[in-house]
Order: sequence, then structure tokens, then C-alpha cells
Amino acid sequence: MRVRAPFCDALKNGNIGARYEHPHTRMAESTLIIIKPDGIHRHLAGEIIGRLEKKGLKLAAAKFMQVSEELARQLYAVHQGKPFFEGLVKYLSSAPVLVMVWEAEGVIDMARKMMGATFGYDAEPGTIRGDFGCSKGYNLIHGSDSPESAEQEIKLFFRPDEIIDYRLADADWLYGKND
Ligand code: RTP
Ligand code: MG
Repeated sequence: MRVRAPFCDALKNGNIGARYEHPHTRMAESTLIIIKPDGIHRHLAGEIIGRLEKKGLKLAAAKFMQVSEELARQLYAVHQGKPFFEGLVKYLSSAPVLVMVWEAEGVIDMARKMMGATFGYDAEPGTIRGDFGCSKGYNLIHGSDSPESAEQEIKLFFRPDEIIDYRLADADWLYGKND
């Protein structure tokens, strides 16, 4: 029987088999990602999800919802009292958003790099904010900035049973044995 070359290479390199204990499935980190109201209205949800998917991150939960002002205040509590806080709360609660949990080892930093700098006009080309916006206030996407804030933020939006535990079918091809 003919076996395709990439599969042979993977066998040679020891990258096939006994994957269920792979470190990248055991040590996965989680982050809260929100496609903000402008991302939904500008038809960018698919583009943003596509980028996260193609990177190899794992979607663990998703909810399309209208965020209340109270919930927006809780999410951004760290910014309470700053001049932009009230505007930020109004913005996030002004229209539906797509709230998601994504997982991978190091996902918090990876997602932040993919998002780009906070303001669209500062964000590098190639990043989500850099490619699709030039605004200060409307910046398309939220991502947790530390493991501690990810844990707090995820709890605000999802019950534990809403976060799905599964293994991506291509996990063996996302990471090699030496990762
Ligand atoms: P996010 O929390 O939404 O992922 O954004 P971030 O970490 O890049 O930025 P952060 O400093 O946490 O600010 C939260 C959101 O507040 C708005 N903002 N406006 N006018 C201003 O000076 C100002 N600074 C921040 C942005 O919408 C930012 O995403
Ligand atoms: Mg932030």
C-alpha cells in the first residue's frame, strides 16, 4: 500500500502515536476573546475567527450576545475611573458581540500579538487591528492580557460546563514531539 510522504516523515520523526498525553493538550492555557460590536457590524467575525483557527488555536466556547452595561463594567473594571471608561462601557454594550474561549499553550501572548496594538492607527500591518481599523475607540477585538485576567474574564461569560473539552483532529500536525 502506498503511504503519502508526510505521513512517512511523521512516523520517522516519531510524531505519530500516543498523542493523548502530549504536553500541548495537557498544559493548554485559555484566553477570552471578544469580537466587539464594530467587528460584528463590519462583517469581520469570520475573518477574525479564521485567523485564530489557521494559527492552530483551539476554540473551546462561543456565545453570541448583547453585553449589558453592568457586565461591560465588570470586564473592564481595571479601567474604572479613567477618562475613556464610560465610553468603553457604552461601546461594548451598544450591539451584539461574539465572546469566545480559545486554548493553546501560550495562547494569551499569541492572541495579543495577533490583535496588535490597542489603537488601529498604531497597530502593525498583519495584525487584526492593524489590518482592519484605524480608530482609537473602535478596535474590533478584546483579548485577555494575563492568565489571572483570563481566569476572571472567562468566569464572567461562561459556566464551566459551557467550555468544551475535546482534542483537535489535527493536533498531531500542530505540534511535533520536540515542542
Ligand atoms: P482590550 O482590553 O479590549 O483587549 O484592549 P487592550 O488590552 O489593547 O487595551 P486596554 O488598555 O485594556 O484598554 C481597553 C479598551 O479601552 C479602550 N481604550 N480607549 N481613549 C483611550 O485612551 C483608550 N484607551 C483604551 C480601547 O477600546 C481598549 O481596547
Ligand atoms: Mg486590555
